[in-house]
Amino acid sequence: KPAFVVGSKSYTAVAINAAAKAGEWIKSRVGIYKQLDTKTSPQDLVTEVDKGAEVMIRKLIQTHFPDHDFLGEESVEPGAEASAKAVAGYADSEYLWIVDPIDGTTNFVHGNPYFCVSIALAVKGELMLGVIYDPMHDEMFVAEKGKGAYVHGNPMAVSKEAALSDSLMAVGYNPDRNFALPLNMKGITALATQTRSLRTMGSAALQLAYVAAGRLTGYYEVGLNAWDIAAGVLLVTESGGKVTDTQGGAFSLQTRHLAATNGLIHQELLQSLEASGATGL
Ligand code: 2AM
Ligand code: CA
Ligand code: CA
Ligand code: CA
Repeated sequence: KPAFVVGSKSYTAVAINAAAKAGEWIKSRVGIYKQLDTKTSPQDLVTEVDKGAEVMIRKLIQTHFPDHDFLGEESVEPGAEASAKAVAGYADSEYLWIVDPIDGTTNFVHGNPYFCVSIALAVKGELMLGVIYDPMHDEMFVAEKGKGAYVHGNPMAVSKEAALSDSLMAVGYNPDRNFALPLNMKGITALATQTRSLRTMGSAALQLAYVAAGRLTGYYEVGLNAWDIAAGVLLVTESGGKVTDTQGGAFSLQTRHLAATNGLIHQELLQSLEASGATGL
């Protein structure tokens, strides 16, 4: 308990409150957001709601923990290289909040209800807390290191499929068409015939939350950033699943190519990605 409590305010309570408040506001802006801009490409979208939600979350967190570092997607220069550099710059942070104000902006823009707020806390690079809030389905996913993972207070566990052929897998095709898309397409092509079926929800964080909840057997994507996955990674591991990079290497905040599963199919997934040349590593 002590690790999560500062004075009367727990990190978890602050994160849940920030995710809930931002999520409610984001939900209220579906269909009536005002400003649609692009970042690195015509497919890489951002709205004033992404930026406003990040400011809201930053303020709510910094009110309680003014000395902590804060890494938010919309406060970082766009692009894979600049993003990787920004994440690396926080490698020595003692307390680092890692925030994606809307994961699934494309869905938000289209009124498709699969998007979420993702908030993680890493202490000296180690994930201690992960909160993901899906405001359209009012689902609050919470994990604390060593204490399990919960959705609205109910303990979560990963699914029990033991073979890729019995698995419901999520894959991502993020809009980086130069590096990530061709690699993800290789994985998608291979897994399409090796699994029970594939899904792509358009939110890395929510797909990790669904692996944690046992609603997906696993998830794989190349070309991610810490804010997409930090909270979700802890949800999966605290639900009994396994998370590595796409070649089986240990997860760190600098991991960009991710494999997350129920553990039982992990080796089989990694072998498939290796065989199809989809690891990105
Ligand atoms: P976002 O909605 O926060 O931008 C979908 O596969 C995932 O890709 C989402 O988590 C989405 O996050 C992310 N994404 C969107 N644009 C991206 C980009 N240019 N590079 C990498 N990931 C991106
Ligand atoms: Ca984005
Ligand atoms: Ca994201
Ligand atoms: Ca985002």
